[in-house]
Amino acid sequence: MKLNIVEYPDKRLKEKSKIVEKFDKELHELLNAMYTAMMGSNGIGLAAIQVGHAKQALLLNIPNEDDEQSIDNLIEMINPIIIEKNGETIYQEGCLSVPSFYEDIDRYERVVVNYQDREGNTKTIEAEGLLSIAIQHEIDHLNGILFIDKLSYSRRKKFEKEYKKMQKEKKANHS
Ligand code: QAP
Ligand code: CO
Repeated sequence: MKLNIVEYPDKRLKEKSKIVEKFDKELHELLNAMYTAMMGSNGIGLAAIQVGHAKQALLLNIPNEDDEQSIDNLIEMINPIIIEKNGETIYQEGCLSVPSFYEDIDRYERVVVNYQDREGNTKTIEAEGLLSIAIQHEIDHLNGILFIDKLSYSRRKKFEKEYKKMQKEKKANHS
């Protein structure tokens, strides 16, 4: 299964993803292909809707202290729910679906999440730092929300302007 990253302004990114009920081979193949797509695009997080599948599934692979990503640190979350959240933090976020744009976004400092793994086993994780931010960013995707949707009106305008300019330059480059 070869997956392509869906990019803004594709309407699919606004869809609400559906609860996963079958923890079967089809789900496992999707998760495997998502991992390949994420690593191939230098991502640290990816939701299924970003490859066109409206399922409540996401991947997280936060780099270690040496800035290296290891498959040992891969987290696959199915049907995640934030059950506790507190504190505040700001981080300059990006997104594989909004390439080359980064902005400061407010998030909770700490979250506790219930989710299922690829076999359907129930798990709980407590996260702070970059993992906490990444979890919140990816769960937003499951609800059809992009980080740019959280910008103030003026910053959103700035984004639209920069993004349109970029798309024009892209077009000009391939002709
Ligand atoms: C979500 O984002 C995230 O623009 C994952 O040209 C964001 O993997 C988690 C990327 C902030 C934690 C903090 C973006 C790669 C990757 C780009 C990503 C780009 C190439 C974004
Ligand atoms: Co994203």
